[in-house]
Amino acid sequence: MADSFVNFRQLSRGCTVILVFAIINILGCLFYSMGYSNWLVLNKEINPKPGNQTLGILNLLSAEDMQTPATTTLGRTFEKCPDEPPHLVGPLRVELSTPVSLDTVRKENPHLQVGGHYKPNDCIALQKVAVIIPFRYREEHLQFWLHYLHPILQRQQLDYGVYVIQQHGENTFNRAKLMNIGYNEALKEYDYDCFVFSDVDLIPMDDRNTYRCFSQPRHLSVSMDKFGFRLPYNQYFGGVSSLSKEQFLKINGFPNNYWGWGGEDDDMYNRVSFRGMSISRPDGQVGKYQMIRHERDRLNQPNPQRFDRIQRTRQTMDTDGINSLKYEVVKVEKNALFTNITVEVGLS
Ligand code: UDH
Ligand code: MN
Repeated sequence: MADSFVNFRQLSRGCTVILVFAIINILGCLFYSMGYSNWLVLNKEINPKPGNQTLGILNLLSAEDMQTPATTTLGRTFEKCPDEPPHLVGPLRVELSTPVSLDTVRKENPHLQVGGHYKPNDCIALQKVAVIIPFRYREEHLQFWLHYLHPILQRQQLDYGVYVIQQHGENTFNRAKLMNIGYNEALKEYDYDCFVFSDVDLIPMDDRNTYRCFSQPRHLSVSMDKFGFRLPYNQYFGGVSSLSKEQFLKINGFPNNYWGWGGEDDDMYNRVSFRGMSISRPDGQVGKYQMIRHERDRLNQPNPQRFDRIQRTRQTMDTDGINSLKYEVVKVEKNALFTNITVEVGLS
């Protein structure tokens, strides 16, 4: 009797050990998949679209699936990618306190092609998108941008390339002219049909904010932390925007003569509205952004002429824009994560 009691106790202890081991294993798997899909939905107040609502194991696994190489057969024809990319996760957690090295970002994105290009390997992307970033002396911001954006853009199933347009020298910064140069240079490389213009310090907080073009010019960065997650004013068109090639040409691109900080985004708003178009925007939840905190740049002081210039868009837009763009390319570098184009933009 005593013997069988002991045996029974040993047996039940054994079972408990196995059970605990199994639970640890399941938890381990969960954490592992979370690590892979990184910055996942933690913010429960935002409801993902139907179909993406549960953030269960299935969603985590499907995000991970993207990392596996294509099992394509030669001659296989692909379908167009779906309107709603299936691997989106919704709201994202953005963590900006620990810098990330480019080496880490490279390892995180094994499927990128040189120059920071990507296209889905199992379907035909709906749009060919050039992402243009105006840049000078913001290396740390660029590292965060690449770390966060590459995985998002891949989940969005875009055929995309990242172009960092770096202003050469120490003259006053000209953000808008760099955007025009990015448009021009990207088109020399590939038949892009859509252009996303993004500040280097803006990180989207929801991957349903698709970096593509719409039937009207799109303003993507509608609720930034810097403005208390609200649109600062209705005509605001700064930060991140997208225009199809057709929309861009219709407004003659960006103005080239806004030197220093401010006004060029309002000029763009004017251009869009003077050509009879409107601005499309995601809702305030999907359009959430975090701006990496920074001081004003030494060579990008507020432009005192900006108020006068934005009063004159109607008169200037036909002669100042992509049709009057002049610059010199200093250097083109194909990095693993982006194409860097250093340019001489001239003096104000
Ligand atoms: N940019 C650079 N280098 C520069 C200046 C600008 O790369 O020297 C690019 C960069 O992509 C940046 C964008 O131009 O994100 C727009 O410039 P910004 O970030 O300075 O514009 P923002 O409206 O700045 O964010 C407002 C100045 C905030 C000062 C706040 C001081 N507390
Ligand atoms: Mn900024």
